[in-house]
Amino acid sequence: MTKLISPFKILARDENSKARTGILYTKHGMVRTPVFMPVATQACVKALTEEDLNYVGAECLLSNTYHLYLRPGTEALKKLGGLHNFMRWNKSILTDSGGFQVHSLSHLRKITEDGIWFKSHHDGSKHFFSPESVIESEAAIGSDIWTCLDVLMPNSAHKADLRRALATTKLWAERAAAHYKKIVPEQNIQQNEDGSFSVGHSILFGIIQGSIYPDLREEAAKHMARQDVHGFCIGGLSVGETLQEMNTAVEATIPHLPEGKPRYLMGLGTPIEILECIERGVDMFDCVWPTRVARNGQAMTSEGKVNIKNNAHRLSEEPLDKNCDCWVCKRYTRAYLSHLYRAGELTSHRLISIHNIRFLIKTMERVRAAILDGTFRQLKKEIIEKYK
Ligand code: PRF
Ligand code: ZN
Repeated sequence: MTKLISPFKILARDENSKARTGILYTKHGMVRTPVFMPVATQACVKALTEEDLNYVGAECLLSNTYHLYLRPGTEALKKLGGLHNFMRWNKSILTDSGGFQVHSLSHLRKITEDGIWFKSHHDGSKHFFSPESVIESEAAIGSDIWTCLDVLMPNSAHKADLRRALATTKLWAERAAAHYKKIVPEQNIQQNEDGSFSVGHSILFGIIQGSIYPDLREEAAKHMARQDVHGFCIGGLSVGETLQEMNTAVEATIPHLPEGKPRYLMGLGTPIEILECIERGVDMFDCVWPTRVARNGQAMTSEGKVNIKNNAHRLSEEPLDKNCDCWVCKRYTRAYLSHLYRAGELTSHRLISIHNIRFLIKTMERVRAAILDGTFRQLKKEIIEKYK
């Protein structure tokens, strides 16, 4: 087992499941878990500003090495004082290594043992990512949590190909961790008397692949548990498998990971999926879902989904969600939001996005409180009833 300490303090565990609540410390402060991280792919959460993100209570954003490397470019970001200074965000940022985006966006992806060749989705220009170059890019971006380059395969791939891809992901994680140590020779993490941590540098998360196969997941998790990383991403899920398959893959992964390090399920999800994963021991989540559906007129509320395009809202003087504490719900009616949407006003995207992200972040606040006072199971049941 690795000796490396993770700046993660677990505050309480649920007695009836693997759920836990804690605090991940980064060089930009505290991230309380379970956490929902809004997605700021291109140094921006779509339709929102940094002020909105502080308002809704975001503590960590997810950004993307692939996108930022291509535009504005990692050298430009370095010159501009890093991503935090660029977008004026002073809380935590996690960067995805780009393994997923190279797979889903770029053309002509070619994987060698050394790295990935790909063509930019903007102009077709040719680029190369290696486990080491991605760490260098994340250092230039200056994010708080770096992730290792991985190979993502479709779940429909043959098992032999999945096995080969996993072998590459494992090798790349070792190389990324070795390169991290070259850039960050001193760990710069100290535990204080009260159990909190002081963190002087970015930390590193490994990515666990293995598709929906329990044996591959176990192999990947055991391997990653031996690496010098501060936390774990669970990748390769939420890519079209059933909820049952996803749950099985998570169950095959978590028992092989050390308790004291955080676990992040990449690219998930809806309230139901998030609750299922929290119950199985996952701590961190990100998803474009709340902002994507907002731009399509859909809101998540304490009573379930509300589609603002629905005729029933045209003359409604009700707020979007009467149990929500956000200023959109305090100030505007469904009738107004419905009008803005129909009129194609961009403000409707912004207002519903603010509400949806606040809704998910508040749900996480309720989950953390429920884990602390032993009522997580009840809360999960209550929320799932609304979203079935
Ligand atoms: N790998 C990386 N980023 C990701 C994923 C992955 O498997 C996923 C899968 N849902 C989302 N984002 N690097
Ligand atoms: Zn609201």
